[in-house]
Amino acid sequence: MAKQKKLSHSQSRRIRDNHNKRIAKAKKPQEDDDFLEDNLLGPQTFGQVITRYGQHADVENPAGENVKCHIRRTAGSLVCGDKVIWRPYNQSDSDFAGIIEAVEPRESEFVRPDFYDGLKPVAANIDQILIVAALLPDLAPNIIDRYLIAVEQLDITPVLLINKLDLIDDTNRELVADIQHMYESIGYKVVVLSAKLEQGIEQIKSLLVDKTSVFVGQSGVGKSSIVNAILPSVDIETKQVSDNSRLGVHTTTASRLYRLENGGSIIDSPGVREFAMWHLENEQILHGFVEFRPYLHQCKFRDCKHQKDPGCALQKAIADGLVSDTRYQSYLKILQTVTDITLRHQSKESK
Ligand SMILES: Nc1nc2c(ncn2[C@@H]2O[C@H](COP(=O)(O)OP(=O)(O)O)[C@@H](O)[C@H]2O)c(=O)[nH]1
Ligand SMILES: [Mg+2]
Ligand SMILES: [Zn+2]
Repeated sequence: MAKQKKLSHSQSRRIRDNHNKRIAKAKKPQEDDDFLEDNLLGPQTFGQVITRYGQHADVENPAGENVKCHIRRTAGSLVCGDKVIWRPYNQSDSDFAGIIEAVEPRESEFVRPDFYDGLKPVAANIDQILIVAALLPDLAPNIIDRYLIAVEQLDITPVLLINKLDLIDDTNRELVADIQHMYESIGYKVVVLSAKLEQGIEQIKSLLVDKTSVFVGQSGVGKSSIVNAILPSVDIETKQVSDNSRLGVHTTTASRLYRLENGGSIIDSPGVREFAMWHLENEQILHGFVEFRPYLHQCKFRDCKHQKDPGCALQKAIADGLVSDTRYQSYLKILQTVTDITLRHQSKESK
């Protein structure tokens, strides 16, 4: 990095003045805020964001109806599940019912890394994360583990759903059973289901009562189809997984919250092709593998990398069959992709 030159007093003052001007401009109400004088707005009202699209959001009003709202520029970041304070318009000739003025601090949030935007919140104020996987596009521990790592950074219990059980045949039966067994043996709840045949849906419903749950997972695994099976009246658009690439197609573009009749809410989230891990430190990735934890402090060397280090307790546990080698290989692979990205980033910066 180039050594920074010391700024003269007048330079620093000019920078400070410009900075203050920018802040003042940002704080200035939007042009269309001009007509939002106090007497045009009703009382402050609590609500929850059902979905957010660009500069607008659907908010659930106290009557349980969803209304379309503008968002004040000063309201801050907003995502599905956020609890907000909004004010209805006393009169409106558009289909907007009010404006969101403030967001309450989030009790929890699930974020995903986005190549262009950095970290993007997927849903807020959730208390259960359902990680969906399926034989199509691809049932692989490495994909599941990325989501598990992300969830293990939070104080939230994940459940693993393996969808599309109707696609199970003699060629893949063992794979599904092995994966189910592997995750159950390290303490996760696993449900094998089919949104298409509506098998296992009742079991999922029983997990959702009185909780706010979000469905996450690769595009095309059937998140929206599961929501449709739980709430047939909703009828979200779903898309065929393209056959030649086996890659999922993104149909759901923003997270959306749905209320369940007997208490609880579910959130359908947009799919991602690959859930990247570059926002996490190596330590956090390691922490994401729950069954490794008991061994990590028993290694001979305190700075053990748990790879080829002598006296590594994790290596011994794998050799003794106490830790699955599949999960360990998955850990190495994820670590490698993160290292590759970091190296690429560094070499770009030094150019
Ligand atoms: N065979 C089979 N296909 C399913 C099942 N659930 C969903 N699909 C199909 O998988 C594709 C992607 O589903 P979608 O719900 O859009 O996935 P999402 O991207 O995770 O929301 C669609 O063609 C669905 O019809 C299932 O249980 N069995
Ligand atoms: Mg979807
Ligand atoms: Zn070790």
